[in-house]
Amino acid sequence: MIDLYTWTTPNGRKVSILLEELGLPYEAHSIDIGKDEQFKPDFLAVSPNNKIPAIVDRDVGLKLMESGAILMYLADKTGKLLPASGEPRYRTIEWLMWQMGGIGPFLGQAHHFLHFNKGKAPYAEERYRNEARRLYGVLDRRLADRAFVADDYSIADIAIWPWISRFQWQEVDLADFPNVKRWYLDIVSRPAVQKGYHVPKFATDIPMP
Ligand SMILES: N[C@@H](CCC(=O)N[C@@H](CS)C(=O)NCC(=O)O)C(=O)O
Repeated sequence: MIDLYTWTTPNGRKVSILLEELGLPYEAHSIDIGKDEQFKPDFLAVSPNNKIPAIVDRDVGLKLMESGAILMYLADKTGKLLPASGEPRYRTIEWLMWQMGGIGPFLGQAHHFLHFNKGKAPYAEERYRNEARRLYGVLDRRLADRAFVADDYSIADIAIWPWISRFQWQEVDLADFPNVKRWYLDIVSRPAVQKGYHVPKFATDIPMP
């Protein structure tokens, strides 16, 4: 049994979608970051950086923060969605790290300036709007001749997809990135994605281009 500490955000949804894909039993615990619940001592004991998501694997007593580490751990625990060795493993990790170092932090800044604080910092809005488009361009080129970012559907796709689901906040029109749009819609059609998106609770329907 996995305890998942999460909220209705892209980083949280990565893990709930993966848990649904893997069919692992889990219990979701809401950490409402809008109410500063991430600073409560009980949560900090699991996630010392005061951010969701975090898990506790009750089977082995392991506490883990950082979504990339959690995705790798759960994939390795089950032997699914992350190849065990060789180039396919590192290709998957390469794109997972691209998400962790690029898509997550920079699209997060796009949300901050373009969605939550519109009009306050025109330079920052331009910077993160441009960076979002650059990242979408990289993803679009990667998906030009393949169905998924690595080889088969993997934790790399699961890490990237919830961020792309906020394309409206990033002022991105998916029609400008047809390969990303096709990949996005393929993944939307997966039952695990439709279920994992609404953990720990329903916030909005999945945005559709
Ligand atoms: N690198 C971390 C980032 C996690 C993160 O930024 N979580 C946000 C929600 S998406 C959060 O908990 N923010 C609360 C805070 O910063 O106080 C990961 O991938 O797990």
